Amino acid sequence: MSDRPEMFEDVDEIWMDGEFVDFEDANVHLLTHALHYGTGVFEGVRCYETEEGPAIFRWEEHLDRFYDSAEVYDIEIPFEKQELTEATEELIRREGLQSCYIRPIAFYGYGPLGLNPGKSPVQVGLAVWPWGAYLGEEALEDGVDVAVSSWRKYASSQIPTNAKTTGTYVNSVLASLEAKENGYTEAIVLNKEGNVAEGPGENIFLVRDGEIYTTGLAESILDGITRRTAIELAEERGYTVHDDATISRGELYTADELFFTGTAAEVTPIRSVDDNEIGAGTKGPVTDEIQTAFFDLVESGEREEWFRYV
Ligand code: PPE
Repeated sequence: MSDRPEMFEDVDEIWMDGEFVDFEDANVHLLTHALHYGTGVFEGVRCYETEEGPAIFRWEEHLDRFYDSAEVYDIEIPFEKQELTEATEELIRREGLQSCYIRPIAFYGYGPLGLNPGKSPVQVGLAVWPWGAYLGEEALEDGVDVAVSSWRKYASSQIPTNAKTTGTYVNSVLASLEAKENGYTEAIVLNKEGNVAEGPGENIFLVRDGEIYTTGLAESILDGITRRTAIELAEERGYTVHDDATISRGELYTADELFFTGTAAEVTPIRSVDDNEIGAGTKGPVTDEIQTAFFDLVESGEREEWFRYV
C-alpha cells in the first residue's frame, strides 16, 4: 500500500478488459505495442459530488471523443459504449467515491511488435481515483505563473491533434518539464506557425475589452470539452466569444485576462506569462464569472443533459 502514489492510495480495483481486477493486478506485458509506439488513446473525465450523489460530467461527449480518437488509429474498442458506461458507474460505486477523476484507456496490447499494429489485440481499461485541483488549490484562486515553451505543438498535419493519443503526450511532458525546471507552474505551447496553441493539458482563453477569445480548432489543439463548456457558459452570460481565434504570443502579454480550461485543470486563472503580469496579476473579473459559473454548474449537477448520475 505505502509505496503507491498518494493519489491511488485508497483505490481497490480497476476495470480491465471486461473484468474488475485488484489494483495490483492491473498490469500489462513488457512487449505491449502501445508501450513501444504510443499507440493508445485515452480520456480524462470528472465525476462531481452533487446533492443527488456523484454525477459524471459530460460523459457522452468524452466517450464519443474516446471512440473517435480510437478510430484514427484503427483501434477497435471491443466493448459497446453502454458497457463502458456501466463498468465506469459500477467502479465508482465499488470504490464508494463521491467525486473522482475517470481515466478510460484503449491501446494495442501485447502481440507482435513492428509498426503495423494489425495483429495486436486491443486492450481497454478504466480507472478512477480522487484528484483534487490539478494545478493546486491556490491556483484556482490566485492564478498560475506560466511560460511560453520552447517546444512547439506538433501540427495537426503531422499527428491528429483532435485525437487524445497516449504517445503524443511526450510533447506535453517536455513542455511541462521545461516550465517546472524554470520555476513556472505550467507552459503555453505555440503551434508550428508560432501562434498560441494550448497548454500541455489545457485549452486557453483570453479576455480583451470585455470579449473572450479562444484558439480555434485549426490551431492544432485538442477540442476540449471544458473549452466547449466555458464557451457556452460565457455566451449565456452575454459575452461575445471568438472561438476560432488566432492568438499571437504578444497578445498574451497584453491580455486583460487569461485562463486555462480542462477536465483536470477545470477553470484556472493565469496571472503571469513569461514574468509579465496579466491584468492586475490576480484572477480577473471575467475569469471569476466563468469559473464561478463552472463550479456552480458541476456542484449543482443542475443541467441534466450534461450529467450522468451514478
Ligand atoms: N488540451 C490538451 C492537450 C489536453 O490534454 C486537455 C485535457 C485539454 C486540452 C482540455 O480538454 P478537456 O479535458 O476535454 O476539457 N487534459 C487531460 C489530461 C490531463 C493529465 O495530466 O493527464 C485532462 O484534463 O483530463
